[in-house]
Amino acid sequence: MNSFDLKSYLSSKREQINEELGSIFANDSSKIIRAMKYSVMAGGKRIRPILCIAAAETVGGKDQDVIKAGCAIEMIHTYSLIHDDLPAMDNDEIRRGQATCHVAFDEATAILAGDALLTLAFEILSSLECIKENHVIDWMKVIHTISTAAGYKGMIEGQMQDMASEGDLLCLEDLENMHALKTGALIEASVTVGAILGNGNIHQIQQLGTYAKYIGLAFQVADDLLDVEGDPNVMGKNAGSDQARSKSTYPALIGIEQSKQFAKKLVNNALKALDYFDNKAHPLRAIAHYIVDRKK
Ligand code: GRG
Repeated sequence: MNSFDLKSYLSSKREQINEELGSIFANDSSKIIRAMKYSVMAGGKRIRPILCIAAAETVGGKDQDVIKAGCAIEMIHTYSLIHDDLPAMDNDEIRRGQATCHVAFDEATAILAGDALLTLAFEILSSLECIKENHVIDWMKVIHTISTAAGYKGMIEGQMQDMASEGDLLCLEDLENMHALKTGALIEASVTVGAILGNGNIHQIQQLGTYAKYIGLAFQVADDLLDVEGDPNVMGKNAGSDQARSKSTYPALIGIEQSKQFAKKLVNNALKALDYFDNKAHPLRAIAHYIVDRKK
C-alpha cells in the first residue's frame, strides 16, 4: 500500500463539497428549501462526489465543474435516502445521525424535498454556468449517464427489486444484480462522470468503469456487514434493520466471514483495474480499501 494520506484527502474534498452544497442552500427562506438543506447538509460521507473528483484527477483533469457534478449526484443520493426512509418504504426514523426528513418535517414535505433534490440536480447539471460551449457533448454524456443510473434502468429498479424480495432469500446472482442497480449504478456513474469531465479517453473511462463496478458491490457488502456488526452511534443510523425486515444480504446468504473475504476479493479486482494508471490513481486505490474498512 502506498503512503497516500487518505484521511486528509477525504476531509479536504468533503470541505470543498460542503462549501459548494452550502452555497446552493444559502437562502433557506422557504419550508421546502429548509427540508432539502436539512437532509443534504446533515453530513454523510460524500463518497459519490469524492469518487467523481478522484476519477477526474486520475485522468488528469480537475476543476470546479467536477465538484458541481459531484454535488448534483450527492443530491440525487440524498433524495433516494429521504424516499427510502419514508413509511411506504423502509420507515426509518434516524439517518445521518438525526431524525429522518419525514420525522423532522412531515411526510408530504419529505416526498417533495426528495423530488426537488432530484430535479435540482438536473437543473445544476444543465446550467449554462457548468456547460461551457466546447463541452456540450461531454455534459450531454454526463446527464445521460446520471439519469440512466438514477432511473428505472438503475437505482429505482434496484429499489423495486429490493422491496419485492423482502421476506424471500434471493440467490447470490439475483442479490448481486439487485445491488448493482440499487447501489452500484450511482457509484459507477459518479466515477464515469468524473472520468468524462476530466477528459479521459475511452480506454481510461472503461477501466474506471470496471473499478467502479467492483467497489460498488464491495460498498454494498460492507453495508450489509455494518448492518450486522456496526455501531449505530458511529453509523448515525440503526443497525439490524436488514434482519428485522428479512432482507437478503451477503451475511445472510454466505455468512459473515465469507462476506468479508468476498469484499476483499472485490477490492483486489478493483485495484487490478487501476494497474493501468500512475500515481494519480492513488486516491481511488485508497478509497477502494476505505470502502470495506469504514465504520459508517
Ligand atoms: C428510494 C429511489 C429510491 C432509491 C433508494 C440508495 C437506496 C435506494 C436506498 C438506501 C438504502 C440503503 C441502506 C442502501 C445501501 C447502501 C447505501 C446506498 C447506503 C447509504 O449510502 P452512504 O453510506 O450514506 O453513502 P451517506 O449518509 O454516507 O451518504
